[in-house]
Amino acid sequence: MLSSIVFCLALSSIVQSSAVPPLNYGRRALRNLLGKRDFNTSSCLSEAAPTTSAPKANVWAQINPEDNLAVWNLLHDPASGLNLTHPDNATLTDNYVFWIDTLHTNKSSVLPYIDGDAAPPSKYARAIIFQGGKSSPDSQEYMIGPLPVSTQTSISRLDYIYNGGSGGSVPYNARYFDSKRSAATEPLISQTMQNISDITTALFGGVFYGRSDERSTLTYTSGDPQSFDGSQCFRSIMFRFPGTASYLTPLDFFLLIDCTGTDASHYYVKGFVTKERFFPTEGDLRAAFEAGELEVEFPQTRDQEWAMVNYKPELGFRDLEERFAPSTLEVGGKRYRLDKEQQYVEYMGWSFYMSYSRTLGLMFYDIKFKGERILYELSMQEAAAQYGGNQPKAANTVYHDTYYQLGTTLGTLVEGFDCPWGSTFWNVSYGSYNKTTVNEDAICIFEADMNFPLSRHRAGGSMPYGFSNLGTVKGAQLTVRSIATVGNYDYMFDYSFHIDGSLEVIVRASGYLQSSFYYPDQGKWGPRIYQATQGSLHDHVVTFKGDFDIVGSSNSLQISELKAVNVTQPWFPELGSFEQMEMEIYNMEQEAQLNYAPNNQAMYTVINPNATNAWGSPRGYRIVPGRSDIHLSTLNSPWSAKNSEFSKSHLAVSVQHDTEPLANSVQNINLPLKPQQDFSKFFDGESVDGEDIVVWFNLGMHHFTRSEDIPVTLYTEAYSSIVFAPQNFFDRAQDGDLLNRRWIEVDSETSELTYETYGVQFPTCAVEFTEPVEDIGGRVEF
Ligand SMILES: *[C@@H]1O[C@H](CO)[C@@H](O)[C@H](O)[C@H]1NC(C)=O
Ligand SMILES: *[C@@H]1O[C@H](CO)[C@@H](O)[C@H](O)[C@H]1NC(C)=O
Ligand SMILES: *[C@@H]1O[C@H](CO)[C@@H](O)[C@H](O)[C@H]1NC(C)=O
Ligand SMILES: *[C@@H]1O[C@H](CO)[C@@H](O)[C@H](O)[C@H]1NC(C)=O
Ligand SMILES: *[C@@H]1O[C@H](CO)[C@@H](O)[C@H](O)[C@H]1NC(C)=O
Ligand SMILES: *[C@@H]1O[C@H](CO)[C@@H](O)[C@H](O)[C@H]1NC(C)=O
Ligand SMILES: *[C@@H]1O[C@H](CO)[C@@H](O)[C@H](O)[C@H]1NC(C)=O
Ligand SMILES: *[C@@H]1O[C@H](CO)[C@@H](O)[C@H](O)[C@H]1NC(C)=O
Ligand SMILES: *[C@@H]1O[C@H](CO)[C@@H](O)[C@H](O)[C@H]1NC(C)=O
Ligand SMILES: [Cu+2]
Repeated sequence: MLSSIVFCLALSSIVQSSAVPPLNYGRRALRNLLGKRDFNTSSCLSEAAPTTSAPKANVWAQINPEDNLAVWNLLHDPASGLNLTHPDNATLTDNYVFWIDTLHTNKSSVLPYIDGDAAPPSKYARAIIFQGGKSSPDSQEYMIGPLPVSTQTSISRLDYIYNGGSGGSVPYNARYFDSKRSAATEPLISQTMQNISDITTALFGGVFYGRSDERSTLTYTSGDPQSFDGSQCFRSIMFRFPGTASYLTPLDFFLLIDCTGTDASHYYVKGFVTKERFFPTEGDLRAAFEAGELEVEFPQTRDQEWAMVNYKPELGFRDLEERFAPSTLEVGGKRYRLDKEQQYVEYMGWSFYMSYSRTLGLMFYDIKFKGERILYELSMQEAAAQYGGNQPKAANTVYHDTYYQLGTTLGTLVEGFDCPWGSTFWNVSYGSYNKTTVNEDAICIFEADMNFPLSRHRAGGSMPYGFSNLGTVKGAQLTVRSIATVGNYDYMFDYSFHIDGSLEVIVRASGYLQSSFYYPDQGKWGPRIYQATQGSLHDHVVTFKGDFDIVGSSNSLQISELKAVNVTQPWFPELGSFEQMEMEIYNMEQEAQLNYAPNNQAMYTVINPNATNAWGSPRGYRIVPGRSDIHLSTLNSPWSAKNSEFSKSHLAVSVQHDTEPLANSVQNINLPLKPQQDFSKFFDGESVDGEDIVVWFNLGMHHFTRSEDIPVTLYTEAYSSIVFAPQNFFDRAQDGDLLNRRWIEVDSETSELTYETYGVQFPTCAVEFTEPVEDIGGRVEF
């Protein structure tokens, strides 16, 4: 019997791109550029996934466009008393909406619904409102619900999810530094720079007269924090050459300003930095300049072509590289089922719901394997980065990417490159004022060959008799992927559901380094990576929440520590006392932040102490640290003192509370000394033995920058992962029920081989890649 796999490939050469970079235009538009012009309905590339019906409504789902509009209108209704101005018309001293999003649904009201007959919990929106119109201006967060908006709907302060003492209120100086606040500092920056344009011309061949002034040939950036406790505002501004790769062409010139309060006439210059020297006034700077002390040793380049992620013929040509590269294809048809309406997925025993938030991106709920709940929630909580350097911008940079609304930066994925050909693509959408913005094809779902077997064994006789049987099981996994381009970086988030019941979370980073001007400082803060550019040393720490519910919510974190012990065994009298290892097994008693044991000599398992497998072991899921599971290098930096506690340990375990749904607050970055949310307060001595526990864990990397970060960081190496794997959850490995395997036996008499295919048919799958077309069509939106 012979079946066939037909691949018919006819892709022409590289297409001339006539378009701007793909931030958010549909994959259909991109597809035309990439060569898969038409969906062939009988092709395995275009087949839609089989459907299913979610057993319950998705009560975690993001609010829909109608609710967003109704909430917007309700907030702006004079009767609400919020006294709002439309953001387009608002000034710093008006009240206006920052954003509207979905409020996390309380677990206590979800469980009776998903596990019982209770009514679904009400939906609520949350909204951040900048209240510059108040006598003591601040930012206040509100909860609005129940939704849809009706006479029952009310607007109230959203305080209960924050533990800093001021609830949802953030002082003006610490609130998000939006375009209005930035614009308020612009006159001071441009006048200051205009006054020293002779100096910047002589040193850098550039001037700054203002962002929208045509004469400007420099641009600038400033990071955060911009305040320590909300009582002050500052900007550590770094100048750069403009362009799409501006991140890689920084200059050795910094302007430090104070921007406290809503009255820009009080803003002032704190000083200038260049050549690792501080000049409090223009006069000091000018004196050093005139004394010839500010000569630039390493001129920065205005050329940015070297920094583009396009083909670089000068690097040479690799043999056979003109051929089409290997590609993953779901040749047997899609093996997962979707309920798109409910954002619900079923795959090989797994089932889960997805949600999305404008700050956190994708979130996963009610993750079950073979009908039993493993995790109630799995979600990214924060993507933090902290820099170091002997210059003000790097030293003063800690990012919390949720502050930048990471979820809204999930962009269009390129089929065949960002995700395999034929993946399922879903949009994400979020409110923009009274409208809803759609980022097309920003999530992809695909099953892929692991390219190694899940398990195998060749058993039996040794040479010369050969083996007597061989079993090997095909490895495959379902991955849900999204890529958030937050400023310079492209963070790729993968959630991979493996067929043995294990679940892997992977974060990768690509994109531009936030680089620094090159200082020959013995490489303390990174190597030189271009003629005047230094790869700026930094840490990435990406925090996740894993609310495990192993067969129910009463769980414990069991630690099995490997210990070397001296023992005597009477059957080895000649050894006397000798060293061997044994396990010391105990449950964590109290909430705590903790680090993985040195040498990975401990196993951390979330168990249900009252549920045992056939062999009497508590059923559990083990936390298997993967690549680069780190925490911040600095634990006492003023820039990340108390607002980044979640990034300071490898993992943490706390009791689940409706009042502690999030590790961080999205405006915490400017409050390092007086946080709105202090994660360390979650750990206040409650018992975690036999409770509803949440495991918070960190992925990330110490970014030891290198010249290979040019033009962009590579996903091969900038990679961090973790696996949750069944640990006595079952009575045996969950591979016995998979049909995609080979079982080969040898007849010892005749040496004849027989093998079993278990009825899995070879597919007939036609894949036709057609000539790309030049018209990109589709919708382009920025
Ligand atoms: C799809 O591809 C198959 C195999 O090449 C071909 O037989 C079929 O005609 C195509 N269908 C369409 C609608 O193009
Ligand atoms: C902004 O203000 C102008 C002048 O008062 C008004 O005409 C316009 O409608 C306002 N725009 C919005 C979006 O409210
Ligand atoms: C409403 O806001 C404006 C600023 O937009 C402010 O001047 C005014 O005092 C506010 N009114 C009330 C009643 O608070
Ligand atoms: C710029 O120079 C002018 C003229 O000397 C001076 O009045 C002004 O204060 C300066 N502005 C800044 C921001 O330094
Ligand atoms: C994504 O959005 C586009 C435009 O709004 C729409 O045409 C398309 O059907 C959406 N895709 C999915 C999978 O819902
Ligand atoms: C949204 O607001 C704008 C101006 O503020 C208005 O013109 C438009 O009609 C509104 N859209 C909807 C759907 O209400
Ligand atoms: C075992 O005993 C030896 C010899 O006394 C000692 O050197 C070693 O440290 C002991 N190991 C442990 C784990 O106590
Ligand atoms: C969630 O629970 C908290 C604490 O009980 C309560 O204050 C809050 O109103 C609840 N939120 C929603 C959306 O029901
Ligand atoms: C486990 O079972 C024991 C005995 O029935 C009970 O006392 C205890 O509360 C249970 N613990 C959990 C975590 O359910
Ligand atoms: Cu990095």
